[in-house]
Amino acid sequence: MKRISLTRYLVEQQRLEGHIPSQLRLLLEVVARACKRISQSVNKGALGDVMGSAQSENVQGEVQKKLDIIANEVLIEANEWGGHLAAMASEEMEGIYVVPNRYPQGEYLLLFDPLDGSSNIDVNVSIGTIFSVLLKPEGTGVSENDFLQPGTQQVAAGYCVYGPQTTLVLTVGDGVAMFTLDREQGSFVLTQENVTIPEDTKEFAINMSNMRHWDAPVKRYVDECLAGREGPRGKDFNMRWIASMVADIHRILTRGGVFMYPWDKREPDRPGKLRLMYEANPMSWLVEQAGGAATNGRQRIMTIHPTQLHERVSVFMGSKHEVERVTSYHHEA
Ligand code: AHM
Ligand code: MG
Repeated sequence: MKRISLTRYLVEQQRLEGHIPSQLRLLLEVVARACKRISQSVNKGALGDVMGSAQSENVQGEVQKKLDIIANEVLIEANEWGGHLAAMASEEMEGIYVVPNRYPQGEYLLLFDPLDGSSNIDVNVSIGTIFSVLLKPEGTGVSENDFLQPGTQQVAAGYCVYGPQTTLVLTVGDGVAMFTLDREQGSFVLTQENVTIPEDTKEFAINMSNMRHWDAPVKRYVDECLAGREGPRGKDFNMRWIASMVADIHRILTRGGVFMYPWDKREPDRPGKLRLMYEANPMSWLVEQAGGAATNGRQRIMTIHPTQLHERVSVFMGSKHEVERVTSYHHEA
């Protein structure tokens, strides 16, 4: 079998398809290298000093795990000196991180959730890194405002899932490709191209413990799934909830399904739990590039104009016909 490394894939995309300017290629290679380092830390587990709480809180008011902080540092250190970035933003940092003066500044902006699925770190369940790349608008200097672009403006997006295998999943707007980490060689190898999500599915993912807090359209959709063959859908559904968005979306990219984290009455003033800029947008683009759909119940997620770096959003994404259905229930309500 011909082995295509991530580097070769990116070079060929650049050469043949013209999708990837060289600075963006460098950026993606650096992110991939950082993910390899994070993967090593994840793998060490209790043998490294990486488990448990860091006894600190992030801007979201969530207790940080040691690995949240390690992953954040790895991504910053790897990316700050290469000259490809102007600034970074992260789930774990309140403000943006501008590339220090001692390094050249590039034209890209990188956003990430360094370690998604933090509640799964200590229990040895799949977790991941999610990232999104934007171009800095013209002009001197860089500010938080430069980041506030809708997801349609992304130039690259992806995630790395640290599970039984470490898999990097990437789009630059020309479909979705998956790369598996070969630990002996230390390189990501292309293992699937043109990833496609089936339009129909019998599998849904939602945290059912929040059911009593949901809005009527979400309740209607899930009730109909639960009614199975005897209900209006005329078929039995299965349910999965890993509580790592990366792992849930990876399953959906692999075999279909619908992922939902809706607004609920627990925090009525917040539009949802998940973050628009570095969780929902990159995942939405991957899902759409694979033929799926992603909405907040009313609108395509990627057309939302963000007003804050850490903005939250309701999320319905995955198999196209199911996302269209649950979105139509919101419009009818
Ligand atoms: P995190 O980025 O702090 O790990 O939080 C995001 C995670 C998602 O990966 C996952 O889908 C969701 O939170 C699970 O939430 P819950 O524990 O409410 O089911
Ligand atoms: Mg997250």
